[in-house]
Amino acid sequence: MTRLKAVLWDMDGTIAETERDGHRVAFNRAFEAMGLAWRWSEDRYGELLRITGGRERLLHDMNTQPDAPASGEREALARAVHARKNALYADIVQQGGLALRPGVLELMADCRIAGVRMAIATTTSRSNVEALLRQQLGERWHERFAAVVCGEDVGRKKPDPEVYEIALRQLGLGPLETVAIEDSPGGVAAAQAAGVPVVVTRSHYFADAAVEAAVAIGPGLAMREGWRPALPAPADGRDRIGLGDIEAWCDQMELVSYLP
Ligand code: XBP
Ligand code: MG
Repeated sequence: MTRLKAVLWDMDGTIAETERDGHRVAFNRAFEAMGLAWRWSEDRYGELLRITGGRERLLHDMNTQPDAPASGEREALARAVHARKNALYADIVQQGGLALRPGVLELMADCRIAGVRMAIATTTSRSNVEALLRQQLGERWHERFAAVVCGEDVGRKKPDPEVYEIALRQLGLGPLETVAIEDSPGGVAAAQAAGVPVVVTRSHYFADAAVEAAVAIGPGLAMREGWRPALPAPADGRDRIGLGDIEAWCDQMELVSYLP
């Protein structure tokens, strides 16, 4: 049995449901503040999430906006809107508008007790990671993580494996000594391409998305029902996913898929 040495956390959708009520709302506020008529509905934002990275998402959407500036000016506008969006996102976070997903804190505590290191492997901007984790975990949040790899640290965002490859390098670990916790097909693809086993916790926008070859797929860390592979009843009656469950899934290496 390979002992798990690190848990690699995705951020958006996995640690917290940040997209619908966080990034989307902040983008709409940025559009309004900058005199742009664009607004993203919940459904439209769900479609746009296929593009990872907020700035890239906006650039992609500009192709469908008749009043978008000429292509030479789009990059500068996207940068300005994205910076404004991130500032407005931090406001939402500071006002307590986003919580950690249930079961996340408990699994983080399991890791601390077991001496399993943790890393963040996300395509979001570093300022967004800092805002949310400071608000939720306190000023010394970074002491909990042996590596924090963000959107600015990579040349290519998820589904490219670069973010995971950098995290593994910083940890000095091989992929099979780690596990990724992810919510989106792009995130799953990124981890898999780096050879990292993936546990999928379904999020709002990717509740039914196709997932192939994960070590486990389930509704969230705070419940034991609805997971594949199915979980045994815990000896201590605990009603959540613990580090032991994740180690068992990784050891088993039974791969599960969901194809809608
Ligand atoms: C997250 C993203 C990000 C966030 C917004 O993907 O795609 O773009 O939506 O972040 P993942 P920025 O969960 O797979 O890492 O606006 O800072 O890019
Ligand atoms: Mg995600």
